[in-house]
Amino acid sequence: MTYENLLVRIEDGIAIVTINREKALNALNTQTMLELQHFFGEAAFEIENLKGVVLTGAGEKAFVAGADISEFRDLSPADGMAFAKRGQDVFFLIERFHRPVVAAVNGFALGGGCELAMACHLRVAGEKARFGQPEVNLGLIPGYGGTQRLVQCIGKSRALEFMMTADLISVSDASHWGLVNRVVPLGREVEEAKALIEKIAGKAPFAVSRVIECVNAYYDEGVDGFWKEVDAFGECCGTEDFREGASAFLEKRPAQFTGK
Ligand code: CO8
Repeated sequence: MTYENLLVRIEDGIAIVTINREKALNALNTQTMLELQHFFGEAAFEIENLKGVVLTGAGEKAFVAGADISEFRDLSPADGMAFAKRGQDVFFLIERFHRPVVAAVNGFALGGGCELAMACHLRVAGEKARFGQPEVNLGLIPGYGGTQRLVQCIGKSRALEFMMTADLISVSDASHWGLVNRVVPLGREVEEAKALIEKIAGKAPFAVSRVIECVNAYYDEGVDGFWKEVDAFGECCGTEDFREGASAFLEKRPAQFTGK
C-alpha cells in the first residue's frame, strides 16, 4: 500500500511514523485510519529486527487534533457505530502490537488524537502539548476507546471531568494525572521516544512482548490476567533469552539477548 498521509522512516531499527496532514492539524480521516491499519496490521511485521514504533504528528502545532470532523457531519447512527468500531479496531492493533509503541506528542492531542496517544503503550510529550476530549462540544462522545482508556489511565473521577467539561489540559496536568510518561523539552519528543525504545530494546524481546500481552489482559473481559501471567511466565522459561539472562546475571556480565 502506498501511503498518502503517513510518513514512515526507519532509524536504528525504530520505525518513526508521522501522521502528515499538517494543514488539518493531522486530523484522522478515513485514509489515515486505513494507513494506520495497514502499518500496524501488516507493514510493521515485515520490518526486520524492529525495536519499536514512534508515532508522531507533522509540524509543531499538533500531534493529532482529532478525527476529521469534515467527514462525519452527516453520519447516521448506523454509520457512527461503524465509524467508531472501525477506529477502535485500528487502535486495538496498536495497543496489542508486540513491540513498544510510543506516542511522541508534539502539540494538540485532542479527541481521537488523545485516544490514539492512549492506545500507544507509552507517551512522551513536549512542553507545549495539550490534551483534551472535546467531543461533547460537537454533540458527541469519544468513539475510539477514550471513555475506557481514560478511566484506565487517569481514573474515573478525572476521566468524567475531562470528558464532561471538554477542558484542554496542559502537559504538566497530563503528567500529574498519569496520562503521559515523560515531559520533554519542545522538539525533543521523537528523540526521547526513541531513547525509551532503545532502552527497552536492551531487554529480552519475547519477555517485553509478554509484558504487553499480560497488562492488556487485565482489561480484557473474561480473561484471567493472573492465569495469563502464569502461562506467559512459563513460555518465557522456554526461551534461550531466559537462560542467557539468568546466566549473565550469575556470571556478572551483560546479557546478550537474541530474541530466541
Ligand atoms: N478535523 C478536521 N479539521 C480540523 C480538525 C479536525 N479535528 N482540527 C483542526 N482542523 C483544521 C481546521 O478546520 C483548520 O482548517 P482550515 O485552515 O482549512 O480552516 C486547520 O485545521 C487549523 O485549525 P484552526 O484554524 O482551528 O487552528 P487554531 O489554532 O485556531 O485551533 C484547535 C486549534 C484548538 C486544535 C482547533 O483546530 C480545534 O478545536 N480543532 C478541533 C478539535 C476537536 O474538536 N477534536 C475532536 C474531534 S471529534 C473526535 O476526535 C472524535 C473521535 C471519535 C470519532 C468516532 C467516529 C465518529
